[in-house]
Amino acid sequence: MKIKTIEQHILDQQRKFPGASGEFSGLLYDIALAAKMIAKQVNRAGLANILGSTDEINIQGEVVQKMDKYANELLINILTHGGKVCAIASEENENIVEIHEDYLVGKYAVSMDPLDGSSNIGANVSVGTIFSIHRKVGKGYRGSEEDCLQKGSHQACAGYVIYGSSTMLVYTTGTGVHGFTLDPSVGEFILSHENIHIPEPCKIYSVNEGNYNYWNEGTKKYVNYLKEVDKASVRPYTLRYIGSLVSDFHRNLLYGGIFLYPADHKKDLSKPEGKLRLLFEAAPIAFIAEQAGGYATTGTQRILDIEPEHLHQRVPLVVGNKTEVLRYEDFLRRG
Ligand code: P6P
Repeated sequence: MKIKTIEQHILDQQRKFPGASGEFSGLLYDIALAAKMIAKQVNRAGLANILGSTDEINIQGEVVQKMDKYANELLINILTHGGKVCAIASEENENIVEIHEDYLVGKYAVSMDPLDGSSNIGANVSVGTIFSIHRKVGKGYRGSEEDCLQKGSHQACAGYVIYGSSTMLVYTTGTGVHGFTLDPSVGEFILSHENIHIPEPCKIYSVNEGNYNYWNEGTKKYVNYLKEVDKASVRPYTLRYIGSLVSDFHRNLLYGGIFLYPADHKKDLSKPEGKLRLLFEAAPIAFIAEQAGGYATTGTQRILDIEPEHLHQRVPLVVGNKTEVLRYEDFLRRG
């Protein structure tokens, strides 16, 4: 297989759009650079005193891990100075991050979860960065919330970085899903998974069964169906759940699986709209899944069709093999 770096791949993609200014390619370079720098820190988090939590609580009401803060500040620093971005929406920031007046305002809006699953870092579990890129739609020179509050189907690009046994960057611009593995010895992302497609049949299901008692009936019946030998479309599924969205999704993307984070009514811990955020997690993951032949739904609505109402909007997320995700929707319809 020809060795192709992510930079070469991005340029090849850019050549397909003769009018392309190179601004989008430059933005992807910036994200790849940030990924390399975050990978370096994540891979030594246990050694540096960067492990553990700050004394801050973020907009989600979650304790901010030191690595969250590092990743968020690094990405904001690189993206706001790069001249390709008009606004950034981050899971760690209540409001959008605007571009300082001393810097060029670009034509892309970035929504991101800088370090998803970071509560797992202390246990050396894989974590990830998730990003979603929209074209600026606002009329003003500067960016605004409007540029981030766009439907998932309007994304120009979506991707994630998984900091695991190796560091991989997986992204789509709407012409397939491509994965690049970081070669730390040369600091380059090398194309390792071209045109990823979710394999059939679906063999894995990923869900936090600790919430079982608090799901709606359709969800309970669907998960029970997956366990019934004589009914499940393949041998009983394997349950794999890491509790780190990027890790769970990445494994299911490569091996074939369905991931569920449904709404639950867990008394004072209830998540009536699910736990995952539309802009920073569900929409980018859904774009990648659909480009890989899969599908993503809330259970009643295609994720990519949702008109966002506010930056930190949560949605139930069921994503993976299209056959299984559509089957889940059917179970929900029947209740
Ligand atoms: P639970 C990590 O905190 C996260 O946001 C996702 O990465 C992950 O899929 C989910 O929450 C896990 O949530 O409630 O199962 O621990």
